[in-house]
Amino acid sequence: MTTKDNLTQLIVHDAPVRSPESAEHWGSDAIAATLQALDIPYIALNPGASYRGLHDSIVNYLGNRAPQMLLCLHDENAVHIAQGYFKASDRMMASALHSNVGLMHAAMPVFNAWCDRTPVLILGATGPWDAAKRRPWIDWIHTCSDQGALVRNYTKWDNQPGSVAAAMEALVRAAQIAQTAPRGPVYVNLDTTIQEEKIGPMPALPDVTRHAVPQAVQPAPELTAAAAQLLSQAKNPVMLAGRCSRSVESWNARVALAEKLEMRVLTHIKLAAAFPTDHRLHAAPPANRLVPEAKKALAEADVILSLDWLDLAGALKQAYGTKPVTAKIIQVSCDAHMHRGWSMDYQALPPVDLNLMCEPDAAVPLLLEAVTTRRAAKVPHTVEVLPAAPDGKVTLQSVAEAFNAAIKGSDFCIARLPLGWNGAYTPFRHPLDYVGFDGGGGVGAGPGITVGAALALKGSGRIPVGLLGDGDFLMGNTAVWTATHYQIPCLMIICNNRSYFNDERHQERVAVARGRPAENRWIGQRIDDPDIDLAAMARAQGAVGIGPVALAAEVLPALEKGIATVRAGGVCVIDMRVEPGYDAE
Ligand SMILES: Cc1ncc(C[n+]2csc(CCOP(=O)(O)OP(=O)(O)O)c2C)c(N)n1
Ligand SMILES: [Mg+2]
Repeated sequence: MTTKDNLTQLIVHDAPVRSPESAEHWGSDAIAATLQALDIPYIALNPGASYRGLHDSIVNYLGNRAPQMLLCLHDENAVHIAQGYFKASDRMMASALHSNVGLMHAAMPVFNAWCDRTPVLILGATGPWDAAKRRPWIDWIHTCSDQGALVRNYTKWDNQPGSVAAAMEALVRAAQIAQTAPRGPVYVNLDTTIQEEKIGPMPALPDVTRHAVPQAVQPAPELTAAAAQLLSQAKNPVMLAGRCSRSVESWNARVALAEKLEMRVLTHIKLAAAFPTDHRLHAAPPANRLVPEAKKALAEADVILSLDWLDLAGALKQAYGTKPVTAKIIQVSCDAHMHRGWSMDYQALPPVDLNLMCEPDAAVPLLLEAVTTRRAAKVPHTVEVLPAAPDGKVTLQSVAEAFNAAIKGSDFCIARLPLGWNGAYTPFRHPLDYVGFDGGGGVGAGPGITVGAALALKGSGRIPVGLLGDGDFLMGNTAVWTATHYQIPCLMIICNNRSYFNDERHQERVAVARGRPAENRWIGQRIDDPDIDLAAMARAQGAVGIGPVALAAEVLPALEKGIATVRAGGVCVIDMRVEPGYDAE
């Protein structure tokens, strides 16, 4: 879908009155025009005086189009929405954060985006850097030296430009860096003086075509040939389908490669769908930790093709334990370009025999062409069939079963899954069926990511669905208002176990290890007394709120109503009162 199509639909609110034509321009007009030249569709923000110049330029100079503002009620959501937007479209948008305080609020989503290898063009502001120009108190507390240091360890690049010309260049550079693989958030901090200075005529805009994102790097032909030979001659090859794009063409190439090699495949529940999970070659349901069949498949493999797997060394450790890794490892990933000192999100160091150092989408078509069809016995289709959920109870599994029934025949996009969800519940058959986790394990991302994914999918006919924990929803729930205000249809199903249940399990483990009463695990974890009416929180923000749904018989009708609401263009939140309990590690 083009930007224009999206904007035509979204401009329902917040169309400004026309500003008179003028030869006068201000620094932030040039900055806003650069955002437009970069084809940034939206800028999600929580406002603040530090960027009032830019705010004015987007509204009164650009007419609030390309980018259009998306007002968020928490700075955190301004970044999570951008993250979700990219996850469902492979397209970058921007966020704006007010001075040091907005940036501090949003530090966690910046970290989530970093770990998720998601580009977000983050604009910040400070100053006036010239102390003589500062208003008493407020401009002093909201100015800090080296503001970018707050997020430098988990952004690809940051800059505080010293002039309008430098700001324009910084934006172009930031956009290029963010979108070059491995991708990640970038931060450009705009001094208020630069934004608010009068500049007269509009300077020439940069020719963004000459600063385009580079073509994907191709692997060295000799490495591709060596990898193809290893795979073709393997007795038992396995593909680890990790971080891949949302392209259907690339998805089909992965499937064709697996089929040509009769190669079993694993996927990861933390990552977006990368391979059909009900394909006969998909060896085990996607999970956080390798399930027994997955461990077995990996332990039996003689050649392992890692397509940018999230944690290759960790997977090998789970399969091999302390034994040496005997399989030959082909690594297809350029992620090592991101590995730096502060964050350990690069995971343990994997042994690698052939390192293609490129993105999976670049290597797979070349491998597909170069491998010879492996003559091997067909791997039988042994998809685990879960026993049906027990009658009469609302559990994660019974919600999943009802969801599968209610969504049957419709295209959907799961923008978030709750902890404890078993990857066998709902098959993923298309790259947009599932867009993966938050990246950094920062609770509160689910609502924003769901709304961002829904924004990307608006008008596509695909139904965006976030299945969220209650803890996750409660932290980020005001993203619901952004969805209702901008008419971004989406469904949030809150798997409400009235607890930070993940951590109840931790308290239980500690108590058991120490011989102390495990029944105290709920203290400081349970979210009840009073019970929170999540549906009322949704209604208060203009969404359809359903629930609490506590009876098994009410689950399917609630989901059908929720899906119908979204299909009719609405936003719906269902408070599903699930029994505490996990169905996966
Ligand atoms: C920002 C943040 N705070 C706290 C945590 C620790 N934490 C991990 S999971 C979790 C519970 C989340 O609750 P909910 O979304 O309801 O899922 P449940 O555990 O009940 O399955 C918490 C508090 C975290 N990961 N991130
Ligand atoms: Mg919970």
